[in-house]
Amino acid sequence: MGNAERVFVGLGANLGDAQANLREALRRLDEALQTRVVAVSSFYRSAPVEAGGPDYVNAVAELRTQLTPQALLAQLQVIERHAGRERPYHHAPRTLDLDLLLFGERRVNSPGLVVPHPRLALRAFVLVPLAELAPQLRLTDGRNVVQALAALTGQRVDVIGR
Ligand code: PH2
Ligand code: MG
Ligand code: MG
Repeated sequence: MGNAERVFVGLGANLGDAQANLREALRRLDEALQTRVVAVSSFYRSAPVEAGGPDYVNAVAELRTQLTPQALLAQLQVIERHAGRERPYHHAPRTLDLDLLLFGERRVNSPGLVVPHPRLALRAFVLVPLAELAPQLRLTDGRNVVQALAALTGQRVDVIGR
């Protein structure tokens, strides 16, 4: 895919068969128009951060896409809805959450989409899987993924496998 951007998407779920929901989402992402999944981290079990409910399953996928950030976001939302995602309240338990973490070097600041994801560097459930795929990737504050992860403590994230 010429001119394709290097994109990272965070996957999370803590309702239903969370691992199956993530697998189905990865398949649908790879089938999305002008989009390929080129790498997937291990799956992790993590304690909810700023949220209640069951433990989450989290992972990160690396994509190549020729879609715009807004068009990719729309695709992510279609896949979330297909998984039966409901939004009863902020940070409610969910069957599937797909977050656009990084979109090449681009910065987006619109009401419905902020990229890079503003809480990326604070969340071990994002940084641990991201470190598998891109440990040296530089974040907006100048630190790389491994350095940002080393600054976090007390967030439980355990590898499950693939
Ligand atoms: N997502 C949230 C809030 N808290 N905690 C974990 N462990 N994993 C998540 O994916 C997660 C969370 C909001 O999207
Ligand atoms: Mg999220
Ligand atoms: Mg989300």
